[in-house]
Amino acid sequence: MKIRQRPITLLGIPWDKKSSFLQGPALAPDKIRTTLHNGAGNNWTELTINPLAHDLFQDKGNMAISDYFSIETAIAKELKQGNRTLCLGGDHSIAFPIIKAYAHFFEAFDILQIDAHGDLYHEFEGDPHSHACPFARIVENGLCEQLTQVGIRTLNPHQREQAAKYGVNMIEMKDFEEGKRPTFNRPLYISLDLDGLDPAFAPGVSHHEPGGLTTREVLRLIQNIDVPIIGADIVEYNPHRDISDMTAAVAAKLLKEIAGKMIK
Ligand SMILES: [Mn+2]
Repeated sequence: MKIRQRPITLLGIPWDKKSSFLQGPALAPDKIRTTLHNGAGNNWTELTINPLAHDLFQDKGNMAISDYFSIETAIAKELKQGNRTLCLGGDHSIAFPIIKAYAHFFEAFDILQIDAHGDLYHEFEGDPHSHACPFARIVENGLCEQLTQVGIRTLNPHQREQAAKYGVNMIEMKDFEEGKRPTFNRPLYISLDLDGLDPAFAPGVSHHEPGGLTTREVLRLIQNIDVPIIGADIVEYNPHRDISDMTAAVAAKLLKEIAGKMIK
């Protein structure tokens, strides 16, 4: 089946056990859903698609998670049925088991990671599955063709080495500012860490990293994608750090716009 015609399963992944600094993202899926349905706005995207009411879209609630790799099993179950997944994290550690499942069902795909951080640590505080490590696991196992990162602004020498070693296409925030933009030629998976946005736009994250993307810049990145989208996740929303649910509103809007792009 053509990628754009495959059903989309919305899944919450209430998991923050791999967060290195603060807990909270486990509460994110329910908060984002509440904001999505709070009646403050309509359900149409800026490209005039109503993904939530579309035949292809189904919200299956939150995943039951017994351990870290049970995430992979739950995603594989959806992919086996021919569905695509749109996941609400959870911390960013969920990206590795998700992509591990995808690699079994899709041959050649790219990943767009929007993030303040490379998440390329070989290990972090002794844990190779920390939320600081998922993209090291993904590239070292060759799970995608090309990893493109946008918004990065926290690299240390180790992370730069990792990026060079594994051929990561990194558009650091300072290069984005100079006009550098990503291009894609293969089906794409989007992994959106809300801390890629500037804390002024998305304060509800565990790791505030100033000097980031605007909401409009992230919307434009998504709207400019012209290859089929095989799946996506929106991670690292931390309700404990939010102000008047503003970041939940950002997450809800980005969820709609990504879902709309997955359909059309
Ligand atoms: Mn991050």
